[in-house]
Amino acid sequence: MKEEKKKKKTKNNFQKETEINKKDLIVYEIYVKSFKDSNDDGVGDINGISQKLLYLKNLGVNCIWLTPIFKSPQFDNGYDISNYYQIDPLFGNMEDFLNLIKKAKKYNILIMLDMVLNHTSTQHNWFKKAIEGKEKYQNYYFFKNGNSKNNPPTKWKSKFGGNAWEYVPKLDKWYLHLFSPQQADVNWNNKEVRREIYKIINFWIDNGVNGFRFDVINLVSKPDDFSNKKYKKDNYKNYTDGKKIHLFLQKLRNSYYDKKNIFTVGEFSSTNLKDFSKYTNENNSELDMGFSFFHLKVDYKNGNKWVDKKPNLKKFKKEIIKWQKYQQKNRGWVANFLSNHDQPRHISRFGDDKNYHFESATAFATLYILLRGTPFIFNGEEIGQTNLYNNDISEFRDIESKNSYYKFINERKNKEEALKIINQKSRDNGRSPFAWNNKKYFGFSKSDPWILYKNPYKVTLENDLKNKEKSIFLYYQKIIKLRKENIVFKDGLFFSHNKKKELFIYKRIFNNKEYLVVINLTNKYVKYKRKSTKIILNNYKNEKSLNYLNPYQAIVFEI
Ligand code: TEU
Repeated sequence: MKEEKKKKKTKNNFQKETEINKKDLIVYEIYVKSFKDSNDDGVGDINGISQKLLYLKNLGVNCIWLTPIFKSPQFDNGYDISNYYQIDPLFGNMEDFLNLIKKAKKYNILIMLDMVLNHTSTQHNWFKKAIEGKEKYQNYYFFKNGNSKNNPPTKWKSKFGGNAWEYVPKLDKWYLHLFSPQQADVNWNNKEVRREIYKIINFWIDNGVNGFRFDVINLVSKPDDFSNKKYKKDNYKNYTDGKKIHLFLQKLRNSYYDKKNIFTVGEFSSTNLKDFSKYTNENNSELDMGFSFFHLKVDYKNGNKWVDKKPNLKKFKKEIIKWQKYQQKNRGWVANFLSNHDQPRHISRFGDDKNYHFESATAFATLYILLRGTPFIFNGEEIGQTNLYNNDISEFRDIESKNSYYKFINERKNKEEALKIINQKSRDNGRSPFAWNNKKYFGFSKSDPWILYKNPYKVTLENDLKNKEKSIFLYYQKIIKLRKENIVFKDGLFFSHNKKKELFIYKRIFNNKEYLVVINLTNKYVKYKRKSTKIILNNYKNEKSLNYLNPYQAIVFEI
């Protein structure tokens, strides 16, 4: 009875106290390390973001998501947190952060923090105490007996390569790490751990943040007993969308139910349509929205990303449509995106960054920003930043890319072939310094950036703004405004209209208002008869023929 009452209260609060609707949000992801360096040490920082708030305001976004800024040894660029209550000195300090919040408020920009709660750094105090032999803290993680010192408890593999268990000789036990050995998985089955997590979340809410992105949050429900035979084999289903995941997320939500205006987005690794709709359905009080990755895994081969393969556009389209339709029907809410800090730049991946730089950047922006859901723009895409195109493995920084490269070399792949694949798929592609201007290091910093960007096509904000007709930034401004001010795009229904394989066509409808979004996904001219003369957005001017779409043309018609 008491439980029920509490639940009701949660729901009501969840709906009423949120003044800004999730449907109004246009989120901008900032890869903090690479956005703007204010103290010229080569690493982006919090004060750098403060300096660029006016830029973000001008772009039109109303929420920023900062990749992890907490204390961390940076094995995985902050996704290995050693203290959740402290800012890493690399990025500044608490005062800088509170200033950022204050300033952002003035610009009506909300701040979302990246919470990594599936694992901690092995330099976290909890883990250190566990290693010292304290049982209480061993129960914060998954320390298990193997069958022998060469034989881990299960055959699970780490997502960054190798086994997911690390042996600790001193304890004669293994601990679980779904990512690198420096990232130990935390035991959510343990009530004390969950309490610590609630404390962390509430600490940041009390300091004024408006929301969270929860890293790989659908991996946190793991089995209690690893000796069970069915968990022995390596199968992602052993730890993805686990048995207690919805309960855990509801409890998490309950831990801050009395606080206002908190937005949450879950990162869902290899999830499924049904669980996703439960996570993001507003009646369930779990999360506001979520990322799924199926539309991007279209250049994988049998689930393997490290292959030389062009994206399959048919599959890309099919996945987006499938997710749009299912989540619409089941009241899920998708966080739409094409790039983030783990992905190659979408202009290089799906478009043509050399010959149709403006056209393909704007076509793909039109495609995802007007879908049903909340758009997440990744820093740099609004000026068309491209992949890195490195010449040597030494130019890469990412742990996952380096592991994969050396695995290839061990498997006797030649260097060129290995480098080609790493260049195509590396997460570093999205981590290049933001190119603000044409000065040395593109105005990102005055000293050597932590990561190299040779910028083969000289993409900078300064260059982009030189030609107003072909400015990607100005196009983003326009489309963001359209998305923000139009109820049809915020709240309308989605219908796909796909007959031609080269085109992505959909409608958004709200009451009697109707828009048709038409995108040519290719670098070819494609036959297409205009359905209306009322065009509200078009990435081409002065068209010669109305019977064709130009390469990467995007048009929004009012019907
Ligand atoms: O990523 C989760 C994740 O599994 C992938 O996006 C992963 O990087 C990719 O599949 C590798 O091929 C999140 C973070 O976004 C990422 O930066 C972290 O490294 C990871 O979790 C661990 O915290």
